[in-house]
Order: sequence, then structure tokens, then C-alpha cells
Amino acid sequence: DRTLLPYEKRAELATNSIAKELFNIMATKKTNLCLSVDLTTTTSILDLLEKVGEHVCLVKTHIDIIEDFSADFITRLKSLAKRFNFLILEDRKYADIGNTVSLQYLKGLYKVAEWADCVTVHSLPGEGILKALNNSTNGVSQGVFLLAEMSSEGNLITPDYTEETVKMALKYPNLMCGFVCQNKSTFKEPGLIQLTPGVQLESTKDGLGQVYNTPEKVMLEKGADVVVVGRGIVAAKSPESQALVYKDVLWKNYLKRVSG
Ligand code: 5FU
Repeated sequence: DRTLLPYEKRAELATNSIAKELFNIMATKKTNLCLSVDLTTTTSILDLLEKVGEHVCLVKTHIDIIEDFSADFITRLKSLAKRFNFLILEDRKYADIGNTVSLQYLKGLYKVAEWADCVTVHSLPGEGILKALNNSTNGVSQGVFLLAEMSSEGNLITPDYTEETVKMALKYPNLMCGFVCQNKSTFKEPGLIQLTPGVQLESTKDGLGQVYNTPEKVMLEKGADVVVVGRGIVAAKSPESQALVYKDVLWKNYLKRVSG
């Protein structure tokens, strides 16, 4: 059972350098909280990260929702990542043929490959999408989280699709950080990371299909390693104190889990 091993041990088993680094950051900072900074201005994102950077291991962006994107924003984001020791995940959910994904990753306005430590990718188009990303590294470390399950109700992913997705991922051990998924049984490999979104203390769903579980449930029953929280923190009265609440409850349940 991969979920009973401490993150330090799992770092040693990771085959992707970003996954290894993320496991080690979690162990060092004692946090497995990933903040999803779903805000639309650069200053609101940077101000929030100044306040909560110390509490998170990973910051998840949707770079294409930002209205005043600039190269300077990336410089500042990277400097916060260095100062607070967190990694950056661009949640782009690539889903096209390999050649197009390679262009989307390397080129365009955002040049994601230049700053994101890792990205999210759909398995839907087939293996070419992973081949393309594997060949687009420019020699820098990078990682992929493959979407094996989604949190939203009525999503069209079937158990077969999930199983085939895991098989596909295992062919690319050097590229693979882990899976975006909801269940412990989805994969076994202790060197891969289960990134689980759809977590909130206040509500069980939003008005547009999102489904929430509690931090306790995703840590103790559903096998989450890194837990993604967006509006639970971002839309709170005090995001700073709420980030601490999530960090503490997640870490408490992690310790409970690894102590048997
Ligand atoms: F792959 C997925 C998924 O299955 N569910 C998600 O919610 C990704 N997400 C992302 O996590 C989504 O795009 C949001 O950026 C974030 C969840 O935000 P929330 O505010 O905590 O609901």
C-alpha cells in the first residue's frame, strides 16, 4: 500500500526528478497542500502567494485566465517559488495531437515550458501526447500529471479509460510525476504522486458540477498525496488563516496514515 509510506521514502522511489523534489519539499515543509490560485490578475495572485507561500508545497496555475499576463509576472512568481520553496504546476490539461501540444507547451504567449515545473495532460489523444512532451524538455527537469479521473459529476471517464491511462503512464517513468485522480486503487507505484482536487471543508459541491470531499476523507480513504484546494482558500475571508487550517488538517491526517 503506497499510501502507508512516508514521503521521504517515496522520494527515493520516484523516477521523475520533479516528483522526487515535490516529495522532499512536502517532507521538509511538512505540508501537502497545493493551492490552486484561480485568480485573474497578477497582483492578486502575487499578493496571495506572499501570504500563503510558506504553507504550500505546490502552486497550481491556470495561466490563461490571467488578464494582465506579462513576462515580469513569471519572474516574480519564480522568485516567490524559490523564496518559499514550492513548485509550480500549470493545469493546462493538454488534450491534442502531439505536434500541437508540443507547440502549445513551448510557444505562444505563455511559453509554459520555460517556467512550469510540471503540467497536467489528458490521455485521451493517446501516447503521442507524452512522446511530444518527452521530446520538448530543452534539457530542463519537467514532469507530467496525467488525468486518470476527474472530480466533476457526470464526467465521461470510465474505469477502463482510467486503467489504460495508468498503463500509458508507466511507459514514461522519467516524465511521469503522477496522476490527477480521486481513488487510492487507481495506481500502486509508490514513486508516483496522487494529486487530488475537489476538496473543501465548507461545501459538498458548487453550482457547476464540482464535487467536494473533506481533507480527512481524501487523505485517509481516497489515497491523496498532494491535495488541491482552490476556492476553499482563495474565496475565504482570510485566505492566509484558511491556508493554515487546510495545511494543518491535511498534515494531521497524513501523520495518522503513515503511523498506521
Ligand atoms: F483535473 C481536475 C479535476 O478533476 N477537478 C478540478 O477541480 C482539476 N480541477 C482543478 O482544480 C480546477 O480546474 C480548479 O482549478 C481546481 C479546483 O478548484 P476549487 O475552487 O477547489 O473547486
